[in-house]
Amino acid sequence: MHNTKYNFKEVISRFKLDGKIRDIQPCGSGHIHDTFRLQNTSNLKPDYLLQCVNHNIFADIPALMENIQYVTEHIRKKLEAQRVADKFRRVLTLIPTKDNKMYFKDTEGNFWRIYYFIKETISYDIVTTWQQANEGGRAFGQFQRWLSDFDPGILKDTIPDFHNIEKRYKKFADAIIADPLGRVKEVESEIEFIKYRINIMGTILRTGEAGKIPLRITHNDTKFNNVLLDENDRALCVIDLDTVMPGYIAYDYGDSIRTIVNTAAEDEKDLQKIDINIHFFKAFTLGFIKETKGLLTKEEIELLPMGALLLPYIMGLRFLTDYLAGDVYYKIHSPDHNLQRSRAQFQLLRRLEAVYSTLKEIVFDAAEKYK
Ligand code: ADP
Ligand code: GN1
Ligand code: MG
Repeated sequence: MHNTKYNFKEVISRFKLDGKIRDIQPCGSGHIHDTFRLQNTSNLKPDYLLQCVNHNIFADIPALMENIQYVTEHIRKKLEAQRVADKFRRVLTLIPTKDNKMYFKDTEGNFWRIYYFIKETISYDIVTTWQQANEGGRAFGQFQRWLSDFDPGILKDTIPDFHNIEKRYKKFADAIIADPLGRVKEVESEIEFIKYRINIMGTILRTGEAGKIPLRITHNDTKFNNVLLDENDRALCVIDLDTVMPGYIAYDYGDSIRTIVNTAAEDEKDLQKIDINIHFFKAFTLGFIKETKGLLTKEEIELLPMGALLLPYIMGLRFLTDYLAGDVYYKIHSPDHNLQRSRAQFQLLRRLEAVYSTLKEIVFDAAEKYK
């Protein structure tokens, strides 16, 4: 149970766990936290999901944990009202510490939390079937609907200006000036690519600032591997709730599309492999719009296709900014990983731009269908 980095025995002893833990394994492919599955000695007792929460990225972990508590309780009430049987599999459940807190801070300053591990589920980095894409749309659409009556004043911004493209661009421009590792010279064409599109990419932000679309409680990290699917590929639970805070709906839609339509991995090195699966675009869109029927305004629907362009753009920009800054934010698995991720996102954007009018048609047809 020991690893060189963490004292698991000490951490685990602080939480109210049922049964005895026999094994600890790293889990998932997230870029932010260190995540582990805790396996119980007995199959009749729960397994747990242990996370060391990245406190370099999230500055106020107590506030973040409070947000998660509010959001999960709100959703659980909805599930109870609908008499859903498996309410501990349909929403994350935090496990308290022995002194009834939702996280434990160790002597090194690491913050730890534990959820029930939701067994017999899969999170996919790449979509391979129409059903998976459609279930992704249903899951994030339903998530949006469940939170549509949530008091927006309650949640704190865990990362301010998270999808604000003007602020992200400013950080990128600052990283170019600072250029601590002398990497700017390698990425001249990516810089041009970004500059060429910056004005159009501000459309959603400007529309929001003009008060023409509502600020909602959104998930803000809706990549497909943040949904757990069951053994029949039915969406079960939306996870990774650290960035649930006010945002525009087109951001959530666009971040899912970014991961769902891509025929290759988010960080694919061979750009030839990156293409759009338009059937998956349609499948996700139908699921998402069906679940948010009656909720979205005409202006919001009109901006969904723009969200599908913005999110690969903003991710490419963020990966490139991190590359220039010396890889200080995302976990990387090779020295040029952030550069590779950035190039892959820009290639995806090129592919999306090439079929933009088709994307708009699909969105408008789906909105018409579920009017
Ligand atoms: P990160 O922010 O680093 O992406 P996540 O909260 O998304 O961290 O968790 C990483 C991975 O762990 C997920 O993609 C998923 O595979 C798995 N996971 C997270 N929470 C659970 C859970 N409660 N039950 C089962 N698997 C989970
Ligand atoms: C991070 O935590 P994870 O891996 O689901 C990032 C998202 C990016 C994503 C890119 C808090 O998400 O914003 O879209 O990587 N999360 C944070 O894969 O920055
Ligand atoms: Mg995640």
